[in-house]
Amino acid sequence: MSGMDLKYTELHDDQFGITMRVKNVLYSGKSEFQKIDILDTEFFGRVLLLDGLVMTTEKDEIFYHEMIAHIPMISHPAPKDILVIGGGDGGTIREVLRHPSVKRAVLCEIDGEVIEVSKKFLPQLASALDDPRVDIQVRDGIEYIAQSKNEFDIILIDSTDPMGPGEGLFTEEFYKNVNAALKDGGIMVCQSESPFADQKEIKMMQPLLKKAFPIVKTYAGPMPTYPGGYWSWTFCSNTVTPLEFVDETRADEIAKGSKLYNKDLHRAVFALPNFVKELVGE
Ligand code: SPD
Repeated sequence: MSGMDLKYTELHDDQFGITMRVKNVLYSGKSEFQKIDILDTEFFGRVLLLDGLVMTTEKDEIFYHEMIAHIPMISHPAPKDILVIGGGDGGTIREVLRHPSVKRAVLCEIDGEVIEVSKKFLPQLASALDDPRVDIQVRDGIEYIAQSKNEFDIILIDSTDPMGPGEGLFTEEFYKNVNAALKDGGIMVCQSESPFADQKEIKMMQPLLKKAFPIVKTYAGPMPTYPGGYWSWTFCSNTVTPLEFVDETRADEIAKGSKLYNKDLHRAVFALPNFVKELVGE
């Protein structure tokens, strides 16, 4: 943060970054796990930072949350039991709950303070956390998943980057436990970093995911405030190949309340540029 004319800059690997003009710092605190800040910015609205990295902003959160949620939800015929690991800001759960088939949505977030701060300062994202279908578990996702078997139709790993509290969510053992927690026909989607800015991380993740799941397919889209402005998510399953089943009626319903998602985009996000195909070994 700098000067009277307040600006916030996140530098990626100390090389390049994003700068936002800041109107106010609404909250700054340190939880047991990480530093938590909420900025009020001119262009992006309110911004959640964890350990100084942009996690979500009011202006572009939808680019991320619609992509992580609706691609797997529409690829499943009737998703009822959903687990989100991480995602304490509530944006992913909010999108999941737009699907009427959902009976239970568990949010397993290690840091209860992220949930409380988001409820207070980011109601646009966190208000869905009060929905009666939501079961909030403030605990370590690694432990939670290790004791869940054959329980969820969809599991979404809405993690931070592979460092700090999120690091253990990027291991072969964790992914194998996620697989065991899925019901037959289940799907896991994890956020899988920037194909432009995080190539080392993507190369690290792909073989681990492929050891845990027979079907692994990365998709990608714009994400203005994340490094490189371009992000990826990875779809994993034992039996479901993406695009084999796209419920167009449900996709049209979800498209009505979405800024990005529609059935054409659903198909398009799996069309990867050559450099990304190479990165993920396609
Ligand atoms: N570089 C930031 C990656 C953060 C991914 N998770 C964001 C959480 C939003 N719900």
